[in-house]
This record gives sequence, structure tokens and C-alpha cells, in this order.
Amino acid sequence: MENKLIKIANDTNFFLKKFIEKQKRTELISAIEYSLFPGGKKIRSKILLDIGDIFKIKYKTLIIIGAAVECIHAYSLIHDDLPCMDNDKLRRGKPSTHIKFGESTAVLAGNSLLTMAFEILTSSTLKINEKTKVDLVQKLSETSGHLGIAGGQYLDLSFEKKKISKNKIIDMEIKKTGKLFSFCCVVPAIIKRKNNKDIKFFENIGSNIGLLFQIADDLIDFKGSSKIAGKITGKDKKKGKATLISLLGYKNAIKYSDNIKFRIINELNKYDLNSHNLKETLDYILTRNK
Ligand code: GRG
Repeated sequence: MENKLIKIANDTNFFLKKFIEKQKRTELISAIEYSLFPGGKKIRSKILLDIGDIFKIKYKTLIIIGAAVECIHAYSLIHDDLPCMDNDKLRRGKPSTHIKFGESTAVLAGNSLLTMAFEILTSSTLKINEKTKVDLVQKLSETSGHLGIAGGQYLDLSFEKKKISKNKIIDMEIKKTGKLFSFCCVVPAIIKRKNNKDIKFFENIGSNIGLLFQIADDLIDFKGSSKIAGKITGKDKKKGKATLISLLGYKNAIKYSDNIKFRIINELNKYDLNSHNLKETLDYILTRNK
């Protein structure tokens, strides 16, 4: 699994470097490159490739769309670390973008990464038909805005130091984290112009994978080492974050996440999608902190 992730990271970064090289070099590029490279695990791209493989979509196409996803993800991390949000000084094993470049530069680099995602999706290097591109742009916009990541982040911040119900925590985590995973899961179905029922099916799989991922991330914050995580751990408790661990306790949160994995696999089997690669990714998500 690790070797697969390294290959995906190399191919994605190669594409992004070439894409940026073709643009005029501005003062913001250093902060953009700092936030993108070498970058994180590329787990979202891996899921996009796992599902894309089931639909027999070209590797290059998936890497390019994954690069757009990684831009949105990098943007969300820069903004998440800002003093007005989670105020984190360490990210991916190095000082957060605002610590290195200052707050205003970090905000603008983040904004530029958001728009870069759409430049990538609409570029001529992505060889898919125009109608599909419009559909992807529409889905990624919806994913990133108030109905998705930005809305989820709002809820995350507003839930701090409050007693929040399980359903509300799940709704917040699905928006904040799950929506981008949903996008990755639904891209192949959009490219293959599947019907609404199939689109909903893959979005739901993505929401569950995102929820699973967020619980695993919270478990790392609860018990994991800062060195492995590349960020300071133990923060959720200090900040009074509403998570499934704070609500259910550590052991029950693990049980809950095992249950979600079981549900995802069951769903995939119902659809006759016996994806070995996707199962491998789910296991990686659940065990990477152990
Ligand atoms: C609208 C995109 C957008 C952002 C503005 C700040 C914000 C609103 C949203 C924050 C969303 C966020 C940071 C969710 C947490 C998701 C999460 C668990 C991130 C860690 O992902 P990994 O472990 O990171 O995949 P690496 O470093 O491996 O890429």
C-alpha cells in the first residue's frame, strides 16, 4: 500500500509542478508550492484511482482530477491552520503556511489553490468531454462551499466546547471531510455518465469513507504520536472539539469505525463491486495509527 501511495504522490506532484511551471511565476507561488509539495499521503487520489479502476478509467485522467482534489485539500489545510480557525503551527511535519509566510499570504495562497483546482479541471490537458467537465466543476464547487467543506468547517468551529448530539457530529464530519471523499468516489460514475441512483450510491460510499477517515484522524489526535502525524496531537480535547471520541469514548469510537467499514464493504458487495484495492485502502485508513 505504501509503495502505491508513493507512486500516486510522485505522479500527482509531477503533474502539479508542470501545471504551475506553465503559469507566470507570481509572488504567491512559493507559498503555494510550500503547501503542495511534497504534500501528504494522497489518500483521496488513491480512492479516486480505486473506484476509477473499477470503471476502467485511464490512470492519467484520474491523476489529473486527483491533482485538482489535492489543491482543494491543500487549501482547506492552509485555512484550517489559520489563527482564526484551528490555530495550528505544524502541518505535514513542517511549520504551517501562515507561520512560514504570514497570515495574509496564507489566505491568498489558499484562495489561489481553490481556483487552481478549477483551472485544472477545465484545462485541455484533461482529456474528457466538455459536458462531463462542467458536471465535475459543478460537483466540486458544491463539495467545497457552504453545503460541503466550508459549511462543515463552520459547524466544527461552532460546536467547540458544546455538548453536541451524535447525528450533528456525523453531519458536520460528513460535510467537513466526507464531501471531498464523496467527490472522489463519484467522479468515475460522472465520467461514465451513470444515472442519478448510481451517483447517489457512490456519493454515499464516499460520505462513509470520509466519516471513517475523520474518526481515524481523531483517534490519531487522541492517542497518536505527533512525529508520525506530522502535526501536534492531543489538541481536540484541549479545544473542546465535538468528535465521536469525545461523545462515545475511545473504544466505542473504534467499534463505531469498524462498523462503518463493514457497512461500506457490504454496500460495495451489494453493487457487486468486489474491489480489492478499495478494501486495502480502508484497512490502511483504519490501521495507519497503530
Ligand atoms: C472550502 C476547501 C474549503 C476550505 C475552507 C478550513 C476549511 C474551510 C475546512 C477544513 C476542512 C478540513 C481541514 C478537514 C479535515 C480533514 C482532514 C482529516 C485532513 C487531514 O487529511 P490527510 O490526513 O492529510 O489526508 P495529508 O497531509 O495526508 O494530505
